[in-house]
Amino acid sequence: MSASCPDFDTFMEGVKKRNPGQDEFVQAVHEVSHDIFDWIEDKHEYHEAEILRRMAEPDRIVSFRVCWEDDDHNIRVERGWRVQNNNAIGPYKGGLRFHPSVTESVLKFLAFEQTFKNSLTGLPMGGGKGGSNFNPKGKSEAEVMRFCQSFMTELYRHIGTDVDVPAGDIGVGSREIGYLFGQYKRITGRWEGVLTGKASEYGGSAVRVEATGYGAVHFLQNMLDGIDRDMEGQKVIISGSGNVALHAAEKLIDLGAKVLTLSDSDGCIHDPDGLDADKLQWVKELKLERRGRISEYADKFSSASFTEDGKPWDVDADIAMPCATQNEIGEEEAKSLADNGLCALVEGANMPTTVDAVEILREAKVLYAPGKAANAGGVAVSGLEMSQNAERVSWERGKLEDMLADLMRDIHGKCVEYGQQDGKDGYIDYPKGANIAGFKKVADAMLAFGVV
Ligand code: NDP
Ligand code: 2IT
Repeated sequence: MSASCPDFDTFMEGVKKRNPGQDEFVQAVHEVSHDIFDWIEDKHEYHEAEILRRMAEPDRIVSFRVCWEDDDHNIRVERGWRVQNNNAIGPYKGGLRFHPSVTESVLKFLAFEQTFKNSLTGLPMGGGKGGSNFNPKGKSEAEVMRFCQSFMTELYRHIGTDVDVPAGDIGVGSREIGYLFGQYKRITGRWEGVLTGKASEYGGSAVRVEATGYGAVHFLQNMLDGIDRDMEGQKVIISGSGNVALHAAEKLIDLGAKVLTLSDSDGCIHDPDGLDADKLQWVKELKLERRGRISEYADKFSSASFTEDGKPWDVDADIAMPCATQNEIGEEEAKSLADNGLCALVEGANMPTTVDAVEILREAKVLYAPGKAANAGGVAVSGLEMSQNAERVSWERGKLEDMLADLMRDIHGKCVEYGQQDGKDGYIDYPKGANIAGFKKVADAMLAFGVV
């Protein structure tokens, strides 16, 4: 049989045609396929089996109506989705996002990325993602609870411990996971580890809350070790002020780095003195408990300023960590970062950097860690939560911290193995390494299954 081997541009034309108006999904497929095409050029088995084309077509997408009643007794109607992208190496696994910007395209890109990320962890997890355009901001506790219950009343029939195991993402933290889990248990009558990111009282794993942010800093530490550069004193600019951003900041401060910025959808704070553990504790209470706005930081600490609609990317720094959302860093921001002599950009968020911006960083030899590698610590500890639930045990915090550090070292090692560039002064192409290593495991499993 002759291998059908389209060139990259023809392949992408097909992806665009089949997914009209789904820019985020097309962007994610472009970013991965670009690297994979080079690598599989002489590997005919992948072409013959149309592996990449099959990976870029979700196994299924469930879309549903979510009705709920607000506190003023108005009937509200939102959309819910679960995108089950690929379960070649394990049950579908990936978070739920509640945010007004959620569309099918956003969830398809996230589920596609998750497939490669979960493969990189080395744990048996396929890729999925779900969520709703529901906006939890400004809603009462009772409204959030009613929404979560209504969402789960449809979702429960599509998930299961060996089928699909959702978790949190933007707008879904331990409060929402509690309401979702309570409703699953109520409908099915079963206690099982069908969601991760649960609180410790009912099966949640130690270190899951911190794992994404801490893991991204472990990844950064491994990158810096590779170029003999100390973490101590590094100036870091962070976007976002949610779960990932604040736990990245916590680990950075712990390791002696200087965190200069945080942001939310209203704007950005810049504290030239840097955050310390006390200031960070104040922000955690503000954002994670009081659900306040980051602008309040500048009212509380006189060393800081707040810029409405501002972003951190023009602040002079050694390290940038985008930890808010997709496409935060475009060409202009990447140029400004490169011109300021940035050493490394580590993605806590999923796809925060556009394709053109990545090219600018690559050319400027900025070390660039893509989200699917750098933020994989969260889903990795979710995988460990699944194992603990299946065994009906709870491991100690210290053991999980060590396991997280080891997992991130392994992921870094895979990126180096496949991302080493001959004749390029030792510059590691981390996205290429992550894409190839993530692809290979899933692709080989799919080859073993034949045409299914
Ligand atoms: P949170 O909801 O806890 O925090 C999100 C933060 O990003 C908030 O500060 C929010 O601001 C800001 N933000 C969200 N959307 C926008 C937007 N459109 N424009 C500007 N700011 C925005 O989410 P997480 O910290 O959990 O997630 C952050 C990123 O990390 C996402 O890309 C997510 O996919 C990724 N991620 C999360 C993992 C996890 O375990 N939670 C694992 C791996 C990746 P505001 O308060 O104004 O809404
Ligand atoms: O993007 C991600 O990896 C997550 N939101 C975490 C997914 C999970 O299942 O823990």
